[in-house]
Amino acid sequence: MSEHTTGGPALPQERRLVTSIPGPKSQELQRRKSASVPTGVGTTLPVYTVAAGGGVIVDVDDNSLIDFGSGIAVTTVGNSSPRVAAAVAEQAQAFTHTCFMVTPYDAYVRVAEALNRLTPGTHDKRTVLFNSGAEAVENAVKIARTHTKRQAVVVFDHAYHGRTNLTMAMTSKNMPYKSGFGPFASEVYRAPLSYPYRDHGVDGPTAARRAIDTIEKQIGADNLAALVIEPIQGEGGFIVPADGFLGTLVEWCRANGVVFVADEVQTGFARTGEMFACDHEGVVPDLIVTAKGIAGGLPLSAVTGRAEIMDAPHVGGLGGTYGGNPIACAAALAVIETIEQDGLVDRARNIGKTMVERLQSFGDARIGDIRGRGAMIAVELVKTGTTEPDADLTKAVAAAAHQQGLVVLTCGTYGNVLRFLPPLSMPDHLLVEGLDVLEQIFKDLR
Ligand code: PLZ
Repeated sequence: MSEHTTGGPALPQERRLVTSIPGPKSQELQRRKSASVPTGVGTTLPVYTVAAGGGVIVDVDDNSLIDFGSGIAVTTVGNSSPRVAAAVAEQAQAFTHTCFMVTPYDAYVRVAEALNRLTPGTHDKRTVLFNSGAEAVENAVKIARTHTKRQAVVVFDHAYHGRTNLTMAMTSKNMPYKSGFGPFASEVYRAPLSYPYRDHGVDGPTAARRAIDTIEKQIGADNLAALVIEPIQGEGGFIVPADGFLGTLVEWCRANGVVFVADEVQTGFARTGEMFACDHEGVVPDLIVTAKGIAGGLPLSAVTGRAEIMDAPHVGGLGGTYGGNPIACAAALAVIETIEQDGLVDRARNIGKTMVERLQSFGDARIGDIRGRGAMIAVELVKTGTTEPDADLTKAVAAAAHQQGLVVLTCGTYGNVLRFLPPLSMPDHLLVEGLDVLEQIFKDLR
């Protein structure tokens, strides 16, 4: 296996533990955090970062951790990726903000052109930029509503779309995202997903017809503005729907004048071994929502879609003070260049192959399912011999990994999914070492 150094700065690419995790300096900072930041803002692993890049995160105590999280699928090209860092510095020196709605600048237009070129489909497209994934999802709904002059929005079981009022309504999981935060936005309806591991052999088209039946009975196509779906669910558990599920839904949307919106906030930008997850099945969404991996950690998101749909809102109907901030746009252009020039789509595919083969070799009966695509892989943990979710084991594995200097995240409606989202700048030796650590943990936790 070759060493992969894209985006890796001069940080030693090693797992190095010099204190227990979290170390004394991190613990002190965590005490200050508790006294200054509200309890509602949780932390998965309270080690305080001083540097990160390639495949590692270095903390204030000088521990160097292997990063299997990428800040939740954001630092796809690597943290402090050289092109991104240089583009950000250069743009910050030129100007930091004018507000694109006041006096525009070309970086915004170039990001729009790049997204129109890269997203699925060759039709005429337009792109509008925002700050966060949730904000972009909200705007996709606004655009679909003005285009269709309909109001209802359908989302799916296990969906995650954000934490704002509309996107909380669209998100399925109560804790921690919704509990106590209602009332939620109206006209949001939920349909059943294709979840191959728990669906017992229901194929994609059949699962789609089940969802369509729910939609037709409970909403009616004539009332439906948009169907919003993550092509692979992120927070919901890295659920890859059965083949043909998405395609059947797209066909039904086309036939019924419903806007098909792909939420590729987590799956976009090479993460899954294609530029976008829709590309795996040749699915062409009417609108595609992107964020996270788009700008290497700078806050940027986008809605890209068919020109005739995107142009439905009146002049001045879309915007926001910071949307398409020039520094974030400069970062996005550097990210896109890095993905294309460094072959990161292929790199994601190779990382996925390494991860899946190795996880399969664990031969562990508590791993009920190994799934995902590219560098977006998860294991669903269950009680041996059953499909009963094992959230306790999942927590224990994650905690042990953290203790040993491996950053992993959990997800899933039942809290029993361990997910792996390494930056694509992760060198092979660290990827393998992270998997070694996991294998030993599964052995130790018998
Ligand atoms: N759509 C598919 O994955 C963000 C959420 C972390 P924002 N996922 C991480 C947390 O606990 O808040 C996400 C996503 C999909 C939308 C969003 C929302 O993106 O940039 O967090 O608003």
